[in-house]
Amino acid sequence: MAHGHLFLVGFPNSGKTSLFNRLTGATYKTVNYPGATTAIQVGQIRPTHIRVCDTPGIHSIVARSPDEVVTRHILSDPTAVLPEFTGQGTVAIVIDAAQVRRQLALFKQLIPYFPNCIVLLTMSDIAKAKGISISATKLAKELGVSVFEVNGKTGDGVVQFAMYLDALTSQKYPTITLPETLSPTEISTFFQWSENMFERVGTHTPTPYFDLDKLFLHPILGWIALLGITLLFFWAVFSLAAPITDWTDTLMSLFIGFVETTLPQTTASLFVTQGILSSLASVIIFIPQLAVLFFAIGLMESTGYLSRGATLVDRPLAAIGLNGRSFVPLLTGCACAIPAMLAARTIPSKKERLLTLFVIPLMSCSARLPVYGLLIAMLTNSPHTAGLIMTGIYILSFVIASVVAAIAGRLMGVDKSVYHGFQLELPEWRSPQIGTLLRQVRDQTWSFARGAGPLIAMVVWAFACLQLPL
Ligand SMILES: Nc1nc2c(ncn2[C@@H]2O[C@H](COP(=O)(O)OP(=O)(O)OP(=O)(O)O)[C@@H](O)[C@H]2O)c(=O)[nH]1
Ligand SMILES: [Mg+2]
Repeated sequence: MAHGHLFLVGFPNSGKTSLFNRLTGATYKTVNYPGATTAIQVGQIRPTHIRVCDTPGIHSIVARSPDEVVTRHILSDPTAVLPEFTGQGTVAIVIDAAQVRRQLALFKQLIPYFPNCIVLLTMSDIAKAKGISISATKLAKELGVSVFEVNGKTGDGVVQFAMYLDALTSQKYPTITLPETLSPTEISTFFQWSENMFERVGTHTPTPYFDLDKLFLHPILGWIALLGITLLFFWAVFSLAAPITDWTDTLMSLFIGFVETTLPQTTASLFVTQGILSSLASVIIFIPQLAVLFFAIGLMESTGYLSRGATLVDRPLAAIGLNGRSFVPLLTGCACAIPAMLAARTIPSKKERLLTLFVIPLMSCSARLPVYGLLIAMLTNSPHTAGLIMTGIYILSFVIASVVAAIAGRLMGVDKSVYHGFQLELPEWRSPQIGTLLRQVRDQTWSFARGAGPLIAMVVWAFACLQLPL
């Protein structure tokens, strides 16, 4: 029985996590922007003992950002990271078929160290739609390694590939030392080689299609779209979910009323109904709003819009010492600060990363919604005014975060006069995987309800006990 590991390595957004989820049955987050995975994830292919290891995307074997360091570390020394590693395993280089021209450069860098590696060609459907055709057979012959065409989104080719896994992962994993640096000449040689290889194994017949980026990255229309999408986002979070929130509220009141009439009128029963149940209800009624918030962010992530938004706000953010890469963590911070902080790992510059980490907690995260809701309910009865106040709180949190970032950036010595230019690659526009998206929303909402819910309920209850006006 093989106990080997399959290490999925590749450029950011090349489809590693989608494949990992297909192979292991896991439901890790797959989104359409580079840098979704920032830590190692390991899963088992049941009923076998083969383990798959998903890694953060890398551009080359020389790491620039902390998430790339994670991948480099596990490739160089899996024993140090994986306690169950048996010394057997293989590296699978995941290559986006629509970007073979560039991404084969990573193969060229890795092959001297991993002669037994294999290539997994993903996104062939997208490549085809763009008029790019790659012959997997020719590629395998030219590279001298096995090449499998797989699609983590639909599952095509995954079963066929899985049949070879036993043999592939039972090979001895090499002992290697990756280079610390690469010279610019070496890097350009790798990319030149990759370009030449594409000419030998593939063809590109450009097909006419409407480029959505002409609209979403337009210097004027792009900003109008960003404003429209932001307004739509807040409208969805605060108005779309309102009827469901009201139903939940009514249901919870009915339930508390029912418990009140059923239990005898004692101090203990009052504690249960007015204390525990009422506090829990004040958190539960926000769950629909949270689900819409997670869905809206997930939709922007999976279509590829988030990276466009990041590109637009790059220059304004540079004025306060941040950059476009900070946008994704900051927006994610509106849902929850913890994944937002993990997302900040993809920012290569240490100072900008620290600055982003510093301001993320200032974003209005979802755990604060119930508390805002209670305070606003005290101030007004009108749902419109309540919506406006809530939107105002969010805008204010952006403004305060910007001011603090500008001051902290100055104190930390982030040089705003040097504009580094934006280096986030734009992912292809993609239709979202609705099933995966809904699962993610369910998991995020549940994890919020389970993790933060009781704590917030206790805070609300404590305020109620102190008879503070909440
Ligand atoms: N059309 C198509 N989309 C795919 C395919 N594989 C993955 N995707 C989509 O591509 C996007 C990126 O996929 P991920 O699996 O998150 O990519 P990743 O390599 O893990 O990305 P990082 O974690 O950022 O390095 C997601 O929107 C997936 O739904 C494929 O074969 N075809
Ligand atoms: Mg990933």
